[in-house]
Amino acid sequence: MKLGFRWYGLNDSIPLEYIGQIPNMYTVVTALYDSKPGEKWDETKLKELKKYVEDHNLKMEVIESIPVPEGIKYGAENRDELIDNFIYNLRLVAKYGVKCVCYNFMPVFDWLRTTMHHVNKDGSDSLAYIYEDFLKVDPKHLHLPGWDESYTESELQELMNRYQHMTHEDLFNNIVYFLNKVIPVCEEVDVNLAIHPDDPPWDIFSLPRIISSEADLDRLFKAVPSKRNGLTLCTGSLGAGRDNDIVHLADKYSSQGRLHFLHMRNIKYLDDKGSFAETGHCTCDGDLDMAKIVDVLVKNGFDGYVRPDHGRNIFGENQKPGYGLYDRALGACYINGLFEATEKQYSLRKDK
Ligand code: DNO
Repeated sequence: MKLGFRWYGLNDSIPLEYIGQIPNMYTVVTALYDSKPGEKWDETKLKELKKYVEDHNLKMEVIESIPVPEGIKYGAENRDELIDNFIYNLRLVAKYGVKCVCYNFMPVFDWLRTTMHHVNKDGSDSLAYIYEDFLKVDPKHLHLPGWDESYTESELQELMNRYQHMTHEDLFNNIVYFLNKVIPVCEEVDVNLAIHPDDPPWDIFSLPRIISSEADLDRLFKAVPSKRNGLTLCTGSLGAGRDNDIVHLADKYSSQGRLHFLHMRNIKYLDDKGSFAETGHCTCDGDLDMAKIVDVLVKNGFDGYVRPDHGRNIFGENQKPGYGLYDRALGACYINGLFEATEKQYSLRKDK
């Protein structure tokens, strides 16, 4: 596996020097975060970003994300033009050595939590989704880091209205339309496109979501069979759905060569209504079996990208929620340990 770390570019408060000091760190996971969804990226900025990263002895092989503008998702009249811009960006990042592009197809809102500061017993705090609090949320007044925040209140309302009569089937047809244009380009330029699952994996605010389960993923891969059409297995996102067996999904999609990128984090279920809190990365901290996930990946010879996902605020840090340095660095070390131990075990087994 190739280890990565999400880095928000020159505006990130975490310096690249620190990221480069994490053992076995290979690549940043980044993007041109000041470009708006649907816009063509600026080549000079991308070139400079790559140079800056490489000057710090890191690679820039993973982009998270090239955002898919809403017009592609709801099927606006100008969607072909928007898809052409997405393809322009794909070709551009490929030219600068990118191998994997993560994206999502969630209407209007990306990931959702009801609190950024769920206080844990040990005094750390983390992101959480509490069902009762969700019922009180007004989507027009919700702000989460990493979301597209460029809408005014009325634009947001208008956008949500566009999805009002949209079925899961309509949204699915629109992703297939998009992928049928984009995936041939991925094949040509040698880039894996890796969809990020819905987070959490169920519909929110009556907006349809279509990447929430094994059946959804199977349907997507069947509709566009190229292996370039692959997955970012976000263990915490899909894992929030209790019916999703993450070990099984990791096994299945890595053996099919569809698993290009892994976001590793653990979660703790808080009730049976969907509430959960994000925890430290270790198996003992939450409800997902991280060692088993790594075991099936190593067994299948997985050599894609892995990044620690959201960290808690620990050691007095108070950074961008989920994206501080300390807990993610601990997560990276844990991931290193799991992979090293498991890889050694498998090569010992092979030697026998
Ligand atoms: C949240 C992230 C998501 C992810 C996008 C990918 O922390 O995992 O914002 O980057 O859904 O497009």
